[in-house]
Amino acid sequence: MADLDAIRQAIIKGKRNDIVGLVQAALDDGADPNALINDYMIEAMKEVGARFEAKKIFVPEMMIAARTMQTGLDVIKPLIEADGSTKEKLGTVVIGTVFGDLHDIGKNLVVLMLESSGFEVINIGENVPPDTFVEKARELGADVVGLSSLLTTGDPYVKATVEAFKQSDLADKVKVICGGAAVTKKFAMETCGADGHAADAVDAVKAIKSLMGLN
Ligand code: B1M
Repeated sequence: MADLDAIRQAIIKGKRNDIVGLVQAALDDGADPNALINDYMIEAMKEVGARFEAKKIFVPEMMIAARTMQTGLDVIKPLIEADGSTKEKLGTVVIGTVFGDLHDIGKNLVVLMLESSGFEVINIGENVPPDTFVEKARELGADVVGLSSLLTTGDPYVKATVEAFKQSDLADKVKVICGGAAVTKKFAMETCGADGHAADAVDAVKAIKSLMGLN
């Protein structure tokens, strides 16, 4: 039986050379891809964050852990993607990380879950200024725009991006949903006036379907 805790430890310790073999062995043993991500890999990143906060590790270690996480996710990704490739597209979602924020792992997981659930998703990257969100949403015909924010210093940009949509010609056409560790439901919906909030990638699929009247 594959050692699932070794996956968690490999991410925390940034053992990028080991992660592919460990994840592949777990999958070969029949581990559920979503459980691997949620119960071991995301948990590992939470521990990395806690160690960073406690000053036990610093930015370089956090970066190596993130690369190890990403390498492990790349092994799992094709299995999850395969689920959505044949479905009819439910709608178009444009998603990015807000201005000033370079974190992309959580956003990329949201992209993966939305794609595997049948959405067309255009990932416009990180450090995205408010006006760029609006321009891209218009250009790409978005039904929903997703903002990801991991830094509390990003709060003003979440608010500015939601406001940029409200003041644009897309105000009544495009729904805006916010997520990421820095964004609470109260902040997103009451302070910023966003249409929706999601706590994680699975919740993002549910919330976007609900905003589009699909469930
Ligand atoms: Co950064 N970082 N980081 N970091 N980093 C955090 C976020 C932090 C909480 C760590 C800590 O102190 N405990 C802290 C923020 C504190 C705060 O603002 N309150 C922090 C800091 C301070 C910083 C720097 C400022 C450090 C520095 O330079 N001194 C710096 C900022 C750089 C910048 O962005 N301008 C920085 C840099 C980095 C790295 C580059 C080293 C690396 C990112 C690499 C990368 O993304 N490619 C990094 C990492 C890895 C982290 C932690 C450890 C892990 C983030 C992660 O990938 N988690 C993080 C600690 C933590 O989160 N506990 C931390 C796994 C991922 C799957 O979860 O991203 O939360 P998450 O996504 C979830 C949900 O949030 C949600 O679904 C996802 C899946 O479940 N979600 C959405 C996300 N987006 C969504 C959008 C939606 C819906 C749901 O709808 C649209």
